[in-house]
This record gives sequence, structure tokens and C-alpha cells, in this order.
Amino acid sequence: MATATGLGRPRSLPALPLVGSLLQLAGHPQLHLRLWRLQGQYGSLYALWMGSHYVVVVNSYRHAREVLLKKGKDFAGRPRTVTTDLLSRGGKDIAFASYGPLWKFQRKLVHTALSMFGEGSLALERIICREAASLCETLSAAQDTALDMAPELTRAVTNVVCSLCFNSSYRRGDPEFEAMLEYSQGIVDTVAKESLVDIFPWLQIFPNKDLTLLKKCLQVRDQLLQQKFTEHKEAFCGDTVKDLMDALLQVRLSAENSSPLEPGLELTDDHLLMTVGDIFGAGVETTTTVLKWAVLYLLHYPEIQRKIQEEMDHKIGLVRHPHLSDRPLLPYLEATISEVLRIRPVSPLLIPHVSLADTSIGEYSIPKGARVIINLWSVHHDEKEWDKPEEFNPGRFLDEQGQHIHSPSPSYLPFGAGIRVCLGKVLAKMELFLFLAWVLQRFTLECPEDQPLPSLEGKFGVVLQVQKFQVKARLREAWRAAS
Ligand code: HEM
Ligand code: PLO
Repeated sequence: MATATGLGRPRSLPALPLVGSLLQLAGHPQLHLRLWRLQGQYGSLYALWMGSHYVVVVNSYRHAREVLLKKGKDFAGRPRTVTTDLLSRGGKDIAFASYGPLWKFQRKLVHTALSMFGEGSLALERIICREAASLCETLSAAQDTALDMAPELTRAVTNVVCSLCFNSSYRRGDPEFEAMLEYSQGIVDTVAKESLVDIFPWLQIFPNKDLTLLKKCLQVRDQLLQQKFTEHKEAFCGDTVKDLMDALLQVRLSAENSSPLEPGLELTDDHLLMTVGDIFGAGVETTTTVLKWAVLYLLHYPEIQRKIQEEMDHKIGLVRHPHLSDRPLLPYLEATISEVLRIRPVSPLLIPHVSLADTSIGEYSIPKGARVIINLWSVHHDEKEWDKPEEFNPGRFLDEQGQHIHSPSPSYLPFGAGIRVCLGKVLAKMELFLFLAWVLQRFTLECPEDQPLPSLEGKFGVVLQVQKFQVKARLREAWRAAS
């Protein structure tokens, strides 16, 4: 089809009235894999219809770069869907809000607050190390028994984000933490997975199990957030800023005092609440998921685990614990983290983008309002860019001497890129490094003898989830001897 720009539209999957191309997608719960495989028939850039929504699927780095970087502003929108509207109270957060002056202001605020409290600050390193020490204690206590590490990893990561956002943390078995684990799982299971209710919003008038669960979980989350927010508002005096919540309150106060904002541009309580909800939700679910993938891959590749430990013994030894400043000393650990983020991207389809103007990708015309899905799975498994992409091989991220980390292909975007790039990249990398370094310095992680190696297949959703598995954490002989 020729368009106003003279360019043709991308080739489209067949589409029926009302349902669109759903017949081609139905029965494939792993949407990222289905969209990856459809390239064989339709090429790396193709279109489809989800109900009445025109969707463009990008599977190559060349086109992803155009969408995210070269024409970032053209594609900075987000779709509104039933589930993300519920999660973010109609897009009052950052991740699911469309592009606009208020979103820009919110994003900048959080960026500043994060750099003030987190990135580069010794205080944050201290918090992460405190949680890493507590995680190691738990592993020590459970030594040699099969353990589901997921709740322990989640508590460690949650406490980092909790300290950052609310200057508080949870102890083991805290009922509020257990409630949080449960509601968060419910949200991850039901939100933003291109489910039917998001494609056909009118379906929400019918009883729907997923939607009922989401609403119930959001009620619990909102109550928790509201309680923290009220406590902070009551205690806030404007002088001392203890955490991100205080920082947001302070910036709002000074914005109100200096110049009255245009109507519609003010940060309401809902905006602050949803913003903290994003940082909290993203902060916990993403980093925990990567840690679980990393542990799972180490069970499958004991020789890689051994190599990380040898590097650590050699460069750090067993008398002191690892610091952030050790990152350049441990390239093999860094390369392993990079490889985990490549082979199992946390967010395999990013968050869908929306074109804000008539524009183009490559030689194709894209109309305003199109949803653009960047298939990061395809970008990270592209055989033209990666040697044996299915293979877990940290060495691909190292130079010939194995001393420095580098990417052999630009086709690597675990945190996205451009205007909508992840806000927590620096924080996440600090946590991944420190948690893994602490644990591997002391323990060898093994699959319990009586169990098969757990599956490496992910479960598609708003994050690429790991299936439940158990681990035996064995205290290393070298560590035992040294201490
Ligand atoms: C967005 C990855 C950790 C906060 C994103 C996106 C990706 C991503 C792929 C979507 C980019 C797009 O749509 O183009 C990751 C990975 C993480 C991680 C792999 C961990 C290893 C975090 C953490 C935080 C965070 C710790 C919070 C402190 C956000 C926010 C957005 C976002 C607020 C939305 C940005 C926007 O729409 O403007 N992240 N993330 N992320 N991330 Fe992360
Ligand atoms: C995770 C469950 C929480 O209860 C709510 C939440 C908020 C922000 C979301 C996050 C969930 C999942 C991962 C997301 C994040 C915003 C950015 C991040 C989507 C749903 C990524 C990876 O893009």
C-alpha cells in the first residue's frame, strides 16, 4: 500500500475484521518467541492487528535503533490499556504514561532523586552490602538443604529499594513483606501481557478472573503505598530529605512555591504515589528476576561459576568482602551478568511504544498512533549479530586477554535506549554485581542431588519470569578455611 510519504507499509499478517491477526497469535503464550519466529515468513519488520490496533513488530537492531534513538521522539508514546491504566491510575506514573511535559518533569525528578540518593553514593553501597550480608546469613543457616532462593533474593532487593524510597526495610517473615510478595506476583501475572482485555477493552464488562485478581492485588499495593506516603507527608518538614519519597515531596513544594504551574501540569498525590509505585515495582521485579536467571544459569554451568570464584579468589581474596570499586577487577563476573541480560532479557518486548506522528522505519511508512513492539528477544538472538546466540557464553563479552568487558555486537539493549531508556540501569547494575559477588565469594550453588536441572525456559509476561526451582548453597572450603 502506498502512503502520503510515498513509502509502503510493512508487510502485514492476515487480519480478520474485529479480531485482527489474533488467530496467528492465539495458542502461543510465549509471545516474544512467536513474534521472533514469524520473521521467517514476514521478514524482520512486519505489522499485525491486535483487534483494532495496528501494531508494528521490530526484530532487528537496525530498526530498533531508528525507533529508540534516531527517531526517539516520534516513538516516545505509550499505549493506554485497561490493565496498565488500573496499575498507574490512568498513566500517572512514568513507565506507562504517554509522552508529555508532565511525564518529562516526573522522569527528570526521579532521575535527580536517584542520583542524589543512590548512584555513586556510598550510602547505597552500604545498604546493598548490608542486605548481601543478611542474604549470606540466611544461606548459611539453610546450608546443604534444598532452598527456594526466590523469596530471599526478593527480600534483599526489596530492602534496597525500600531503604531508597522509604528509609525502611523488612525482616524475615514480616507479614507486610509476605503480603507484598503475594500482591506483586498477582500483578506480574496479570498486567500488560497483551491479554485479551487489553486488546478488546469492552471485555472488561464481563467477569474476568485475571482482572479481578489484578484489582485485588492493586488494592493491597495501594494501601501499602498510601500508608508510607501519609507517614512521609506528616513527618515532612522540608529541611531534611531522608529518601526518595521526601525528595519528591520537596521538589513538589519548591515547584509550587517558585512559580504556579499551569493547570494540568501539577504533580498530584496520585502522580507521586504512582511514581514511587513504579520505582518500587520495577526496582524489585526486574533485579530479582535477573538474579534468579543468573543463579539458574550458574547451576547449569558449574565451570562458569568456578571461573568467577577463581577470579574473585585471585583479585579480592577471602579476607574482605567485595566493593563496588572492585568491578574493574572482576571482568568475568561482569561478563556473566551481561550474558544473562542478553540471553534472557527481563523485558523481552520492552514496553510497547506508540508513534506520535506519521513517520517511518527503514523503507516503511508508519502512521501516527501505531503501536511499536521492539522484540528484544530477536535483537539478542540474531544469528547475524551473535555467534551461536543460544549458547550461554560470558566469554563473548570479553576482549582477547579476558581483561576488559566489551560487546561484540551493538545488537544489545537490555535496558532499552533513548528517551524511554530504563531509569534504574545504574542502580540495577550495582545490585547485580554486589549480590552475586558476595554470594559467590562464600558459596557454591548447586542443584540438589535428587532433583533434575531446572528448566531454562522463561514464562512470558511484563517480565520474563523464571520457573520455581531449588538450590543447595554449599559454604566453600576456601571460605571456611579462611574464616
Ligand atoms: C523501563 C529494563 C531495573 C525503572 C525499562 C525498560 C527496560 C528496562 C527494557 C523499557 C524501555 C522501553 O520501553 O523502551 C530493566 C532491566 C533492569 C531494570 C533489565 C534490571 C536489570 C530497573 C530498576 C528501576 C527501573 C532497578 C528503578 C529504580 C524503570 C522505569 C522505566 C523502566 C521507571 C520506565 C521508563 C520510561 O518509560 O520512561 N527498564 N530495568 N528499572 N525501568 Fe527498568
Ligand atoms: C511489577 C509488579 C509491581 O507490583 C508493579 C510494577 C510496576 C512497574 C513495572 C513492573 C511492575 C514490571 C517491570 C516494569 C515496571 C516499569 C518498567 C519495568 C514494566 C508491573 C520494565 C522492565 O520495563
